[in-house]
Amino acid sequence: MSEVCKEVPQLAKAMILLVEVFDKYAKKDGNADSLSKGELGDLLKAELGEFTSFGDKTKVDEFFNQLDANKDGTISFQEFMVFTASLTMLIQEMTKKV
Ligand SMILES: [Ca+2]
Repeated sequence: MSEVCKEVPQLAKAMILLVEVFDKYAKKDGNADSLSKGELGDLLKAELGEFTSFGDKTKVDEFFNQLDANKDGTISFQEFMVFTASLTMLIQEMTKKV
């Protein structure tokens, strides 16, 4: 996490982290404003791998097609946010059951 995060409140920190994680993978190849399928795969595996079975290549394809709402072949930050919001709601559901 960058230096700026140290004195930032918790929720704001979480939001900055979302931006930073997206940015980290988006700039790996080609367009730095969107995720290619390869970048999405790397992100899911490295940042969510243990939590889910996102390392699976078929799953990555499936997710990519679902997340690419405007079907332009890349995942924009907006599309990524829809995904993280949905996943966060799923996590909340899961924590309620525990
Ligand atoms: Ca897209």
